[in-house]
Amino acid sequence: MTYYERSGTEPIGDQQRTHHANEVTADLIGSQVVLMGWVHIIRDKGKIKFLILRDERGSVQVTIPQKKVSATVFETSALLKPETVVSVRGTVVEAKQVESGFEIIPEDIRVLNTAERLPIDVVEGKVDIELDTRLNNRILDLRKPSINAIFRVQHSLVRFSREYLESQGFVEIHTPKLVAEATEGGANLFEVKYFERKAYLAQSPQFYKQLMLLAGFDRVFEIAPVFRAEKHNTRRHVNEYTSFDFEMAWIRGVEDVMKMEERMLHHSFSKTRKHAARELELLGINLDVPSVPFKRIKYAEAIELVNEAGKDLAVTDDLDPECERILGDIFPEKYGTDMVFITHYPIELRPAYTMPSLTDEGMTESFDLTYKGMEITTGGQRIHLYDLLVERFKAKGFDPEAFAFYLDPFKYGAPPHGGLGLGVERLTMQLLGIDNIREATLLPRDRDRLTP
Ligand code: AMO
Repeated sequence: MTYYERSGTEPIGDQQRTHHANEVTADLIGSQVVLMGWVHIIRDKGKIKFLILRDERGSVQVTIPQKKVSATVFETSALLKPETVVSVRGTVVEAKQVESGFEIIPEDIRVLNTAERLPIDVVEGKVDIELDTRLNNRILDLRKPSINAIFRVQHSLVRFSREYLESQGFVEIHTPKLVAEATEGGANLFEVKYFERKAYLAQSPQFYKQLMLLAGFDRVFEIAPVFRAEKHNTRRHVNEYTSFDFEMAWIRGVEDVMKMEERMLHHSFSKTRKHAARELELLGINLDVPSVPFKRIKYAEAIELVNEAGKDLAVTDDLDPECERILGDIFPEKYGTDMVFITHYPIELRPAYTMPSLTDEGMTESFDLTYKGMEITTGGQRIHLYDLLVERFKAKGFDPEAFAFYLDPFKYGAPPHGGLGLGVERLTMQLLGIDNIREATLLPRDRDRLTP
């Protein structure tokens, strides 16, 4: 007995997929097709069985009437259960009673693998399952077409953002994730044992992406995981996320960085609307591409707006998530857009590497991009002048000695530069109107979750 026979399965043999489910159309009536996928639904009506076969791109009806198929095919079809892995060779025939106008009558069905009783349903909307249960069974959860679609949209957003940057001369880099020091402040660092020493998981590629401009690259970008030991479970934080960072030299000021971002997102949204049209439709999203230039307001104005809405904040106070939500309600009404740059953050609220403003006392040449009431990007012009950089590190209470690997290269000719970090999961969740960032994270890591 072979291991196939022992498991009640068959080898794939010489079968090769000819079409994905979504490619089978009425045009193919009369043709033979080979499809591979999972049994999405199987309905047994005695002398006839209805199989909905699902693959990565869609699903299609296979009809198995005892009268019209071979005895072997009919016997095999009795073995099919939800999520059985199958290969089906059959002919597309006209079927007026089916919504699509056709069905597939099989000549060959092979069970490539069996599936045990499922812990969660893969068929959409059968029962509302709690997010935690879904995440415990994430691999099955991701098979649901509407869940899968989230990550196909995410892929598209990243793909076309990268495409835009490449067209603008950016070089993709890969920087270390095991690091010696914090870049964004020490509070949310994960410590790791690094042989005899202590190391940390990178919170951001910040220092290294900047240093690459000192190393002679004009423009660099990186799309990679970063780690934040945020202790609180919130709907907008995970402990590992994908940071989309870019950094560009020879800028006139922070405005050049914002221009690059708005054009990149405009390109990425426009292309995603086209290339991920099927997924967006499945998710019920009518993707609104924000027009360029995006609206800009200063931090001080944003504080005024939330104060008018009943808050009582000083200009150096942090805009917390609730304030971001308030602004998210105000912006579309006041400016007709939900994509707004907030600029000139107070120096107290920005990391040591941020360029202080020459025009707005006590402020910085920095920005956040907010989208539908949530921060999705932080960026700014960086300090390229060694003395000022050391001064700012000291002012923030850091020992410049500990940061010598970062600070020293600034002694030897650093170009003016700036850049940003965009949270890929936050961008996805806001674009798709998803409530919890975990749903826009393939395999989320949070306070309580380290598997799957
Ligand atoms: P910042 O710390 O603001 O800036 O992070 C940049 C963007 O990353 C996303 N983000 C998160 N997403 C999910 N879970 C989290 N815990 C989380 N924390 C942040 C947000 C945020 O806007 N070095 C700077 C960037 C720069 O100036 O280039 C930085 O990391 O979308």
